[in-house]
Amino acid sequence: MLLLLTLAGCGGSQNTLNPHSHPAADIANLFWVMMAVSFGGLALITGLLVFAWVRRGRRGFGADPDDPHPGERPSWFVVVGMGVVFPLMVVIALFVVGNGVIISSTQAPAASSTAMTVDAIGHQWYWAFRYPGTKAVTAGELHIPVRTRVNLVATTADVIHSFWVPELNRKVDTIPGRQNRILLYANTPGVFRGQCAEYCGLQHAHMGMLVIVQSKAQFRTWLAKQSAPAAAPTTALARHGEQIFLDGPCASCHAIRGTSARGFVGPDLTHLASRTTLAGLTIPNRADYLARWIVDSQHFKPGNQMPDFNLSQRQVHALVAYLEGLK
Ligand code: HEC
Ligand SMILES: [Cu+2]
Repeated sequence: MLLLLTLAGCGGSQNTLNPHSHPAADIANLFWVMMAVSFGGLALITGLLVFAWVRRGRRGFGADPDDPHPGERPSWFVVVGMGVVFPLMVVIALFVVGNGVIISSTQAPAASSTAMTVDAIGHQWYWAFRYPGTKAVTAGELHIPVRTRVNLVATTADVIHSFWVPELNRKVDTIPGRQNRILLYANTPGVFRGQCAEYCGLQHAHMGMLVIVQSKAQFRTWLAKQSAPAAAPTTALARHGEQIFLDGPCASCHAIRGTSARGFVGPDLTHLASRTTLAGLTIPNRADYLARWIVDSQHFKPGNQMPDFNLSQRQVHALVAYLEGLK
């Protein structure tokens, strides 16, 4: 029953055993090989135990025929052969297979072998993404083209995080002062969930991300839009919201390209309305949630680095109107 309970953790959109890339498939296969060998070992040991119990009191293989107490002395073949040589051979074989397969298929790609580079920057507690060579900056949701070798460069703005999208590849840690790389590749279009996989503080569990894999044409359109500066507000309410944003504390932590807001503590909001989720996948990107986030983000993510603000209903309304226009 307890084992069945653990099966409740299977499936979902963050499933190592549902690979969508070459490296992830190799990782899944290695898991199954190790699982099969482990179960084989378990079956062998259980079988030997049962066999020994059935034949208790009788002479074992290689036992001394003159021994007056057969069965009380171990047979050297069983002890050394099955107990030492055989497990060593199995473990060494798994080590060689595991490292041979996994290291070669998941290691950082040669720079010349990739079609594009994406920077993933870990922040307490969200992921920022940049596309070198363009002005595009986004957060929480990373877009890549399908069947394209992407060189993902993982860095951190503060502490150690770990970038992990289980259906696409292994983890890669973000170490202060260092750049670590990994291949990001997807066989099919789709949305793959990822998660910070290195405990990084209070809201570590709310540091999720989506990798949105699109057709090459869709991706090009998306990237061109993200590279453009923010849309100017069109209604009086939204213009009021922009004023509040630029004159108030918001602009000291957030950047909106095309305006004077250049903060870099929080996510770049230039095309906020094009995202489906907010705050590391913690809440959906809808007007009602956005409004509640602005006044009381601490309710959704206690301890996160955006303070609560004392804003009037009308100010919040205006801010939401402005932010919702940032398509
Ligand atoms: C002290 C810095 C700071 C200030 C001031 C600040 N924010 Fe934030 N903001 C953050 C941080 C940090 C996050 C990310 C929180 C997280 O997910 O852990 C964030 C997240 C957000 C998000 C979600 C963005 C996304 O893509 O997930 C929105 C929207 C937002 N802030 C709007 C505002 C508005 C509007 C104001 C002004 C009323 C404001 N912020 C003021 C630091 C700040
Ligand atoms: Cu983290």
